[in-house]
Amino acid sequence: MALMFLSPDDPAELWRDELRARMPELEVRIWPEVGDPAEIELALVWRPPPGELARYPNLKAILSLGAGIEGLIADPTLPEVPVARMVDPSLTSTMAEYVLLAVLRHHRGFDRFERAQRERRWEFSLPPQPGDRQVGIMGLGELGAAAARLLLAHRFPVAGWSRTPKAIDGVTSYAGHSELHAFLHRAEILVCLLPLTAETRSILDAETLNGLPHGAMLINVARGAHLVEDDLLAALDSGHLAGATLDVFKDEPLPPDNPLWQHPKVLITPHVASYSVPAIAAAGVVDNIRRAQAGQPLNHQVDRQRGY
Ligand code: NDP
Ligand code: OXD
Repeated sequence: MALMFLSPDDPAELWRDELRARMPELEVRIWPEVGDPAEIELALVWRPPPGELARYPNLKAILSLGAGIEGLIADPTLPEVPVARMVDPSLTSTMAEYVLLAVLRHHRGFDRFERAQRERRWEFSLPPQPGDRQVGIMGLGELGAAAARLLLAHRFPVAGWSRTPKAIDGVTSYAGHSELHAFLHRAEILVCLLPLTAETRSILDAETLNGLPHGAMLINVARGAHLVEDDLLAALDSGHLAGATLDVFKDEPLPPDNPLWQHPKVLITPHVASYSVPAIAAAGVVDNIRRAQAGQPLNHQVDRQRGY
């Protein structure tokens, strides 16, 4: 069975070696050196060019190197084979770590101290206790739930908002559109970890941001298209929001003339919130390869209708 590896951002040779260490009989072909397309039965991909996967007539499954698969399934030529998204312990722990870091940076006022330092201002102020700072997480799936648990361990009160109610120890669960307002109302730091779907596109708009308490902060680590950038800029400039940490953008790389770059209340990171370590993630991928070979349902199979 031959697997095609295609990713502009991941270390292809490392992935090949980690997969073959666990499955020596697997032939890994690194795109674009894939040989006869008819011999490719599996594709392990991140952001393949639209139309590319339609070239492989014997594809049995598509395994995504990313957790977010909205770009993949938006391709109208995508073959009708099972698609699995990435769920792996390294992706989950690096995301939880990033969210904790960003929450602590806002909570402890490092964002304000960075601004004050640039102006040589001694801005003495002490933050509340973590127990007095409410964090809200939109999306309580694999990544949102892990971030929630890590924040709880650091004594932040955490609420989550999801499509269906969740029972996670210590996390207050809100679900569905009817509970969104109540969820937002208490979120002094809002973290977005939703998948990008027709329902969640532009969800971080003026109405949502205005539903947060005065002085709230936003952390968007999901997708750039969740956020209406002009509405965020307006909320920051009016003082309603005190800061934002943004890892994802509608256009990546973020164009040099985008006003977010210069905004004093915004921290930008280049889509690095979480990442899979091949030595850790390969085991789950091999498990799914064996499932595909055996004609079994994949782990973490995407529901294409639902969009995640
Ligand atoms: P999951 O599929 O495990 O979780 C998604 C969560 O979002 C679920 O709790 C789901 O609710 C909820 N949700 C989906 N649609 C809605 C809706 N319409 N209203 C309310 N809640 C909704 O995804 P992951 O946690 O694995 O990943 C989340 C996203 O994080 C990815 O899709 C990707 O965009 C982003 N990401 C970003 C990375 C980065 O480096 N910046 C890295 C990895 C991922 P329910 O369970 O009830 O269906
Ligand atoms: C992902 C990502 O979806 O890196 O895994 O954004």
